[in-house]
Amino acid sequence: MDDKGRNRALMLASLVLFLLFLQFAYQSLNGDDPSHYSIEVVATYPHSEAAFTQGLVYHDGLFYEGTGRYGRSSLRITEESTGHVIEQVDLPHEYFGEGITILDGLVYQVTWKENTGFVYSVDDLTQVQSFTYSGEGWGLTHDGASLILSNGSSTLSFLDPETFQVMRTVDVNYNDTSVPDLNELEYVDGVVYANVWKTDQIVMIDPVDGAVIGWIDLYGIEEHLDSTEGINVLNGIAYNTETGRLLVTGKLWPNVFEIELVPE
Ligand SMILES: [Ca+2]
Repeated sequence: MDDKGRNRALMLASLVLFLLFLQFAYQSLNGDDPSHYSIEVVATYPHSEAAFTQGLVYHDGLFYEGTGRYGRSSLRITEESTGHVIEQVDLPHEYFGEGITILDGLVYQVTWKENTGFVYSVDDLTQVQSFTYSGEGWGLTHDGASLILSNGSSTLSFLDPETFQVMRTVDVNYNDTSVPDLNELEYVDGVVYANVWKTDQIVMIDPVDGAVIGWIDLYGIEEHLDSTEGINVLNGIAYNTETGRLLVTGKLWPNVFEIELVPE
């Protein structure tokens, strides 16, 4: 697709998403659907402005973060309160790092167009395995049994974490209209949360049938950043099971925010 075609496709996707959001907001206003949330920032932590965040997980009091871009992709463990990097492994230059998730003592990381994933020990990020899969890799999470992968479309794929075979897929939809551009993921209490690429919105997805059951509106969250110079889009959802709070950041953002959901 040429640039013009791509721009047109992006504009159309944005328009579809906006219309879906309007419909959702209208129904929320009319009390048809209670699962529409705004957010309140309850804590702010430092985050590396050099980290092109593609995957974020909170585990045992630490952040695990996958970063992207060719020649600059990494997997790192950072301290929550300081943002200091405790461990880091860099990906070979030909890989663009994407989503990560932690399951049974292992960190899984996918790559954008390289059809390759990596598996590391959660303790010291020693690489223990690599694997291949079809299509692009964007966000990654798990439901305890399957890895859940997004690829920038409206499809989520459920992969066996040992064979990496696709067990099933769902089309994420709202009122039977597909919701495109699903990016970074986080599985929270039986629901898949997904950043919608290039928006300040997170959709809450029923993993059984792909239905959007909630909508988190993060408009204005950038106002809380220490600086907005050079930042890229919102991307990065983690969940602290102890506090029950979400932690969100963006590509090249100087902060991670601990947020509370406020029902609208
Ligand atoms: Ca995540």
